[in-house]
Amino acid sequence: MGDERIFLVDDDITGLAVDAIVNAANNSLLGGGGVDGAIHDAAGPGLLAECRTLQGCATGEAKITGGHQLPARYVIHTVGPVWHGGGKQEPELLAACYRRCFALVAEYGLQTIAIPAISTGVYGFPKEAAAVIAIGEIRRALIDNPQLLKVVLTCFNQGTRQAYEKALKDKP
Ligand code: AR6
Repeated sequence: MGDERIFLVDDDITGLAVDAIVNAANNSLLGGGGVDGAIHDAAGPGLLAECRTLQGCATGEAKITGGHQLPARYVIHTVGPVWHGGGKQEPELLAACYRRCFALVAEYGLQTIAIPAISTGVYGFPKEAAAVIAIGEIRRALIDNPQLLKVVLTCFNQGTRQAYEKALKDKP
């Protein structure tokens, strides 16, 4: 089933030496607060310069750059939905973020990836619902990507860890 390839850690994602880390970005791809700000701070100005060439990113889509000064080789920037109550396609758009990220994982043949809890900070997506979507898409990706050895989910706060643990208990 692949759950043995899913790891929960409480670490700052910017320190992780994986093939790619995922950034919970905004449509401009030019930086912001939260994990986005932390990634740009740690990666240095080369990341922003590369992002400027990408002409932004639509919600539910993903774009890849180099990792610059990060230990990670690549950054996959995805733009999660802002939570407006659930009636504006937020669950579908969040699932699309994960699917687009894993399409890049397949295209680049990546073996290890770390992902923050996309949309659950500034964008306000409820943590438990987001975790169910994330785990569902990750399980699917692990079946489709036998080369993918490790999916690290950074929890960063207790509520996020609990939400992932609960979602992982539910069998697919
Ligand atoms: N490492 C891992 N996770 C982190 C880190 C970190 N260094 N910092 C925060 N988190 P958020 P969003 C967690 O707000 O909701 C930005 O301004 C955080 O606790 O970073 O998708 C962008 O530019 C939460 O669990 O992303 C956008 O404008 C998770 O990362 C907007 O925020 C996501 O929280 C995107 O909002």
